[in-house]
Amino acid sequence: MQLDTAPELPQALGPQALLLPRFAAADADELVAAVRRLSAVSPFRHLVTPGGFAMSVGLTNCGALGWTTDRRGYRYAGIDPETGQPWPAMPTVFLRLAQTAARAAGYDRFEPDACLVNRYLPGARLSLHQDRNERDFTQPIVSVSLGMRATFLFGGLQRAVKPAKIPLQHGDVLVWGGSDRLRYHGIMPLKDEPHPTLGGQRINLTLRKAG
Ligand code: MD6
Ligand code: FE
Repeated sequence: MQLDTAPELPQALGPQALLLPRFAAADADELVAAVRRLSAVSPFRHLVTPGGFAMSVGLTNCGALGWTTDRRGYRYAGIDPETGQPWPAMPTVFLRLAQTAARAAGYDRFEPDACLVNRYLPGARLSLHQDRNERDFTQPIVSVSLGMRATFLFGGLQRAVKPAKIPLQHGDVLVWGGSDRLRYHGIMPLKDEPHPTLGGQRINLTLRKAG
């Protein structure tokens, strides 16, 4: 086995936040192919936040519900506002991976209905935020990193808590829920260090039960 793709032991980032290093590495090619297909239907776009700034991260969705934002605020919607059509269906490989990862972290009944797909090019970042547009905070979030490395900022329940810096690489999966579910988090500006297979980009999948 290549050192680069060897799974490592799970790492607790909090009482109910778990990093599963390389958990998705074996599925990566299939995941990326599915991202290509769904983003051909619902393209990546740079949304404008209620504050009036265009996000540096390109975003699309798949599944019954998709996360979106505009000047009026953040929300989930069943229709892609850009195409006027439902979001592409959740690929089976996404669902299977999310449920296997959730189970490995102790969540036996995770039924995601939304997957946010984020694309980072060098310099893109995601400022500290909480994920709080979902209905049921007892449901975990499963997050998959593909492509270029990134530094994940993992803060506390208040914005003022200084975040820990967690390196994420291709194939890493984060599962978090429970008392960690509303922790502030973000991504530092991406360095320009192309990945051997994905080149100069990072793709992040975050799967949630939104509705
Ligand atoms: C990212 N992730 O990794 C952005 N949110 O590109 C998130 O915002 C995120 O990784 C909730 C749970 C896990 C995450
Ligand atoms: Fe988030």
